Amino acid sequence: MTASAATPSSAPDSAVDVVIVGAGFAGLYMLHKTRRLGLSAVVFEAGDGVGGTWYWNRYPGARCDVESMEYSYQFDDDLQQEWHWSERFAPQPEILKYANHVADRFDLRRDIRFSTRVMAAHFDESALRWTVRTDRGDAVTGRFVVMATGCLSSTNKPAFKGLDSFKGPTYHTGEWPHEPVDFTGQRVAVIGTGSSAVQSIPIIAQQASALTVFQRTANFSIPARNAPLDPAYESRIKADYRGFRARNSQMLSGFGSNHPRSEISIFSVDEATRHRAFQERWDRGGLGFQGSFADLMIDMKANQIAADWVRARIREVVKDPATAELLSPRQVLGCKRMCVDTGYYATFNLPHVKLVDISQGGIEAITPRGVMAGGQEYEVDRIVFATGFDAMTGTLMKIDIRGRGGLSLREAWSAGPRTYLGLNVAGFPNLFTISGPGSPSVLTNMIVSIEQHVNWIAECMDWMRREGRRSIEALPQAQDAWVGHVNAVADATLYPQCNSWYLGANVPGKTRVFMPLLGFPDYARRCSEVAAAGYEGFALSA
Ligand code: N01
Repeated sequence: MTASAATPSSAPDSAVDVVIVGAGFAGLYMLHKTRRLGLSAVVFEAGDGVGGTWYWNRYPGARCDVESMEYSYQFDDDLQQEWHWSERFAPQPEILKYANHVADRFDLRRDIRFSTRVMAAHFDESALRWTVRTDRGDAVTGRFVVMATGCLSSTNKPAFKGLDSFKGPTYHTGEWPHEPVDFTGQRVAVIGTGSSAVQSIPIIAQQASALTVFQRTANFSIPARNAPLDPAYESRIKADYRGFRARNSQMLSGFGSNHPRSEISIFSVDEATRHRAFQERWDRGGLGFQGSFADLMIDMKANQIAADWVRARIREVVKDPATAELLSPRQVLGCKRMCVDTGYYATFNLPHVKLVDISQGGIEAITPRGVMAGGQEYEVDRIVFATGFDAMTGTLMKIDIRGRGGLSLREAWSAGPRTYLGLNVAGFPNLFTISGPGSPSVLTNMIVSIEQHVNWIAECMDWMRREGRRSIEALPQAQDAWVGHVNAVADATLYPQCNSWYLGANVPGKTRVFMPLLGFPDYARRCSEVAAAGYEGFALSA
């Protein structure tokens, strides 16, 4: 086992019970729970503030696509009663303010080391402890390591030819500058048409003198119908917040109990009823559209009926038929994460906004003056890369994680991520992943999944202490069975049918494996059963 240049082999300078990597919503709550157990902890955070994804993704128009009354912690009733959201879908600055409020309210900052990136975590088998090393030279040992590193925290920056030759400023939506970026009077290129692009394009178009959007794959987007939060609705939810959370936890994706997924088949109703159902969800706005009928994500014909309906709406909005056709997605509806927008399609009616189809040749090069595609150079002043993330595994794979016998996580996952319950990896004792591959994570309301994971991990640590267990580690056969289960669930749906980041298909060379597990309630139940059975499927050392 060789230590990399970034991981000096100095002796550890401090010891804690738990080392937590990341101070987003997962890391903050993990720290809070750890303290409640009376365990010592340190959090390392690469940014200079808390908030994780909401710290980094400051692009214009960034907001959550889960409603604000649901996208918040539920662990503290006073917190959820006191906090007030201003809009139906919270904008990024407000969510970041909330993360900061939580950090202050629970006095979390004193155990967070900001601007510090974890480079390595190595397991010492004789001491049953991890040594975690950072880019600032820290070396801390912990009995447990919790990777609260987020699912969309490693940006995907394609190696476009000539990338560095561009003379003007460039931006990635996932690493947006902290100071405001003003595009007034600028000719702007946006590369990519996923959620980040769909949210930022209408705002950038309001400022730019010319906006050119480079689209490889059209994406389905549903209107957000965002609005100021209705005070009567807020009061209603707060009057029974616990009941609302409990109902949400029974939803497949951990949210949306106000407007649950339909349980009827699209084929059980006539065409007029189908259209009414689609229209009703379209008018309501948001991701609930995907729940118009029970079989949209399991039956190709059902899916195509819904997809045709959305394409017809796009044609109604977009005036130029050729542009409307280009903006009409051809893949299975929902198999790439659907977008939620405010004025996205209408933006393409503006005379200074142009859509360039790069589905065939891609981006040929970035030149000093702009973007080359289809043999044509598009001159621009600034380029926005809305090219997404190396999702779910990217950040973990950048850290030199070595478990039993020096086994590296990169080797263990060379053919795709393998976990037991998305919580632990065989060969890596006492290392937990929050919302890791193999757990529902990105197919759910992330905060719901995060809280369920943190609660499970904290209970596990407490149980180990009470039972005198020093290490916990997934058994290879339990892990194999779990990976098989995750794949079988995905294969029974249409999710694996397109080149989505759920599959890692957006990153050249990444192994194609469907990473998240569909279905929050069954998953949470299984985690509880495993714990109740004395951590079935795990090896526990005394
Ligand atoms: O990233 P994406 P994102 N050449 O991967 C294109 C969450 N999120 O940052 O589809 C040219 O979806 C790529 O094309 P293709 C949400 O879960 C949530 O937008 O691979 N183009 C695609 O169009 C979301 O799903 C919120 O063919 C290239 C785009 O770049 C996830 O984050 C808001 C390319 C990337 O789209 C990721 O969203 C924002 C290349 N080489 C994000 N490589 C909300 O809560 C990639 N592309 C609302």
